[in-house]
Amino acid sequence: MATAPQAIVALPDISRAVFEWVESVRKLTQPSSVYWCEGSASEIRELTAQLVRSGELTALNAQQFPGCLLARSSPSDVARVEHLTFVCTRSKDDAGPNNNWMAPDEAHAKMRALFSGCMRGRTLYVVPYCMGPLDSPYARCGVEITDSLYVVLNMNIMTRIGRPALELIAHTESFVKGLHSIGELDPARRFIVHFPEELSIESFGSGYGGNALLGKKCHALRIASYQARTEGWLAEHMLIVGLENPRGETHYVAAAFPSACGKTNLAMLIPPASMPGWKVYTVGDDIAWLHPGSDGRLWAINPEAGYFGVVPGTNPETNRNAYEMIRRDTLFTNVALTADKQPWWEGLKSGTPVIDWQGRPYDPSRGPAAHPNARFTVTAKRNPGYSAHTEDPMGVPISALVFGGRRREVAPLVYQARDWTHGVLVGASVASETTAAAVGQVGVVRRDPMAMQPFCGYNFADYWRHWLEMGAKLRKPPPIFHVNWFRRDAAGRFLWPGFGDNLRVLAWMLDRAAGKAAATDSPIGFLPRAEDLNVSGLSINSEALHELLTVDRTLWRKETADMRQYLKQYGERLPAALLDQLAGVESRLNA
Ligand code: GTP
Ligand code: SPV
Ligand code: MN
Repeated sequence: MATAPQAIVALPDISRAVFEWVESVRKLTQPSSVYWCEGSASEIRELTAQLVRSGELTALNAQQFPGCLLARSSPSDVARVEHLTFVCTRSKDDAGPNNNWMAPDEAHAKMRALFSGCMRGRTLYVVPYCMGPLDSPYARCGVEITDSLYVVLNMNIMTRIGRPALELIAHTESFVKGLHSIGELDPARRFIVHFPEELSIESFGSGYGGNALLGKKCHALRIASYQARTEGWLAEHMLIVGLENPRGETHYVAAAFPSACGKTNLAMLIPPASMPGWKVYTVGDDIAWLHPGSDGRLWAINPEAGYFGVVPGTNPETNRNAYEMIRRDTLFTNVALTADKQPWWEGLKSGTPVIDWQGRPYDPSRGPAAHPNARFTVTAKRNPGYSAHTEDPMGVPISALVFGGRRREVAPLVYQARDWTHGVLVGASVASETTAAAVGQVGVVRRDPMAMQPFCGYNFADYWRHWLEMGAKLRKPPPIFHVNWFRRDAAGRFLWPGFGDNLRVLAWMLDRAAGKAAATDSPIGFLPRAEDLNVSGLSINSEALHELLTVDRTLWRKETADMRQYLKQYGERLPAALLDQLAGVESRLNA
């Protein structure tokens, strides 16, 4: 048999450390074969074809959606499982009241039993990956071992996988170990456990999103936040967006909103027609790694290479760029189908669903046609607003930080923290209605500090202290804001049009950052008056605008009391500065 000349080192020979770990996992899980992912286009084509042949993926209408595929998950595996997610530090207090905790020994024993022999008859895929541009000093690598080819295909879109990542690992001699098996997809045998002190992740029993694509929430947030604390940076659940004003100046904003609360949409914003000359560029849509720069500013990279975005609600009016982006080379999960095999979802505003997300004939009495947490996976490069600076090794400088939540009441459209320390309290105070991104009740308000409640890999009290220390180190800390696009009127309608019109709020922030825009001083921070916002061409009545920009003292007294109660559970570890800031807000509310 003729063999091609071997000009390059075989993958298993590149890193001894990775090879030895793969060997130990092979002995434990007993797969019938081991496959190392190169990450080449031809390899991905072949692996994709394999899943189409086996029926796990369905090719969509090739005229309307060329290169697009549909995956259907197990109906009991449709979102992150926060109640089955654990942070396993030696000391329980290091994980904090914000995490489920298990002792490392106990967790290792439990997971070992689950993984033992779990890949019999299956292929074990080795996926070396890099989070961040390959040539960035801030990039970090990992290796995910998985028995799911669907996970491999997603990781290929979401991260930089294959040979270059493995070479980087061999060079830096450090990587995060991520072991994943779908097991039997049995919710009763499902655990997502993290060992930040060992730089390792073990995930069993789910094939969905953040449970299974270990580079994303498990590595880039839970493990990375833990590393960032000891190394002096921040790993945050934030989008990164570039805003070019009509004068041609571009500023970058990073914003943290809880899951399914508008990050992808804000990152891909399309300026309203009445704001000519503005341009918007996406750097990232979900995760930001923030480092203090030598110039005293905060700089951000996006560790990801693709978007795993919420499908429902996407249409040409809400987000034309997202709508265009997912018409080609996109992997859809849990959407419905039309008669001619086009993907369909609630809020699409055209077409008719015939087959629901579970592959059954669509029957409205059984609920929505697409699952509310249906997702698209697509390379960031398909985004018409993709910023070339996404590849900059040092990232982009941040002019404003934003926190936000989904709240029908209480939180105004926007307010600005008085300074960094107050801003840390504002971030810590984020509360938001739960969404379909995690299994559980939808629509209940819960505390979600910095949108990191499900993702911080250590005790929130230590995390807030770290935030305070980061601010003290920055010579030019960005101003911090809070937004809420989701206020509703008595009839339940959104008071604010949202989407593209959110640029009006961002423009005010940038003017504030530049010391140009006016504001009123309220007990909770600085708010724009109606006349401080650019509302030209906006159809909103003045009562709605007034309501959006008003602080209701009665509701806010309740809010601060609730916050005080929430912070109490962090006990002695809680930085006193946060309580001081809270006392400041309370006294201004009572003045
Ligand atoms: P994750 O990927 O889960 O982290 O979500 P995300 O924060 O990126 O949220 P995304 O932008 O995908 O939006 C989630 C849902 O909120 C979608 O159904 C959107 O259509 C809707 N949405 C986003 N922005 C706005 C807005 O400004 N106003 C309103 N009313 N809805 C919005
Ligand atoms: C989120 O839930 O915040 C997501 C989707 O971005 S997942 O990848 O499932 O975490
Ligand atoms: Mn997210």
